[in-house]
Amino acid sequence: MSLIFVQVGQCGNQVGHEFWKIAGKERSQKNSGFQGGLFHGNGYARCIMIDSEPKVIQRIIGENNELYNISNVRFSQSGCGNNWALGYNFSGNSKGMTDRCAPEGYGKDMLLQDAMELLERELESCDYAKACVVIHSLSGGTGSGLGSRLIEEIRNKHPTMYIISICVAPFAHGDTPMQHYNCLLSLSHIQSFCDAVFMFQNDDILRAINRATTKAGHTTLQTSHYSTTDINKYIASCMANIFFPVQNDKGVWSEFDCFKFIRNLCPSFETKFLEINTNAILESSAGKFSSWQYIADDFAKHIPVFMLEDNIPCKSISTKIMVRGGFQTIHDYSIVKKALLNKAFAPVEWLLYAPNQEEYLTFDVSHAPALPGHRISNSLTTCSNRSYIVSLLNHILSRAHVMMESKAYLHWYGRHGVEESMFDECFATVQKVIDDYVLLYQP
Ligand SMILES: Nc1nc2c(ncn2[C@@H]2O[C@H](COP(=O)(O)OP(=O)(O)OP(=O)(O)O)[C@@H](O)[C@H]2O)c(=O)[nH]1
Ligand SMILES: [Mg+2]
Repeated sequence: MSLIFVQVGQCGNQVGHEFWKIAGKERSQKNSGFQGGLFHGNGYARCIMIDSEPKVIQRIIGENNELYNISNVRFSQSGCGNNWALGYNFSGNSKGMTDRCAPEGYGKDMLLQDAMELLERELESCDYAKACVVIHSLSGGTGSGLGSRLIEEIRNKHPTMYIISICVAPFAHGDTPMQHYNCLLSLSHIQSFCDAVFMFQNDDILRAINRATTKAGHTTLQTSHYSTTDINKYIASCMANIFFPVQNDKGVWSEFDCFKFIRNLCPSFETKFLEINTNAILESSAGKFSSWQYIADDFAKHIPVFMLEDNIPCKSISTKIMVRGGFQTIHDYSIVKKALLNKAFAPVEWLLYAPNQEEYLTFDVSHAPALPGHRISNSLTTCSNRSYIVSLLNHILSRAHVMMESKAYLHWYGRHGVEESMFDECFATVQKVIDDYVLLYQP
């Protein structure tokens, strides 16, 4: 049972690359438990790499070894200039690679059609494909626009296959004036066509890295010194801890169970935004293991428990706790549960009276060392469906509204076939997500 990764745009490919580097290294360890879920038998990653310009993919393929199948690569020439509409209705030709350095000539086919063909080929090579995981940014033209379009096409072609979006939200005061529109349009598409969304926010990740590095004694490093690669390693580490195989107490390995994961964490269609945190930050976290009490308390301390714009406490409808490296004593389970439940992931009030409240906080414990190839023996990773997401959605919606009122930049979208009516629909979809979350979290 396999997962197929679709990496779109610069961010999608760079994050994916960090993930596969970790996976490649862990897979080569003795008794790593990897079966056919993430890799083909010949060692190639189960991913396809798509971009509207060549440079990022060419660099990744050029620098890399034996991880990627070069016939799973397609790019075009021009880029999408941070314009969602250009990515969504992308009309550029597609090109592949004949070998690791040389691109082949541009074909007649369109990038979107070629990407879908590659995906179909990958699906056919699986005994049973469980899910498609799309990695992309919410704000770049290709990742957001073409990413949204691909997700929509995959859903139309495979109505029952799980689709997970792994998306990266831009810095709140960041890059381009169009980022708020792009985020709005892609969020609406993700909501409509995906089963689960792993939402990573660049601002939050920088804070997490800063905390971990300071704790590890590198107090002279300032936030501004961290690179995009550091952020990507953090995201990749979260993904690794979620997707890698798990070993039970009898030594039997099992691969990521998409069905169970989505059923536990995204119980309704309306609320499927997940927030992932880990203490396994590569490099800075390599070192000695301290007690689970210490790890859980320290972890909980850094999870935001209030919404950003006001002082309303964040509540969770479901949380999964992934423990790697096994528990040392019979008390560790309840220690970790108590610390995370009381200090970080408080449940919504009505859950306290629900008959199935045990399902609210689920544990996955792997008894094998966490990431031995990276000298990390124990890790704690959480995946939570919480009201915290409402802060981000409100921020995006309000910024996009302000721009919309003055009709700023709309002609750039209209030029590529995205009219005001589509914006209106997307405003309504994202507002509905906010309303549904708020309703769910009311006492
Ligand atoms: N975490 C992270 N964020 C990135 C990375 N690359 C870009 N971003 C963020 O993603 C947004 C830009 O998206 P890109 O992925 O660069 O754009 P693209 O999808 O290639 O689209 P175009 O270049 O506009 O065609 C900005 O908010 C960046 O801060 C990355 O490698 N990691
Ligand atoms: Mg780009």
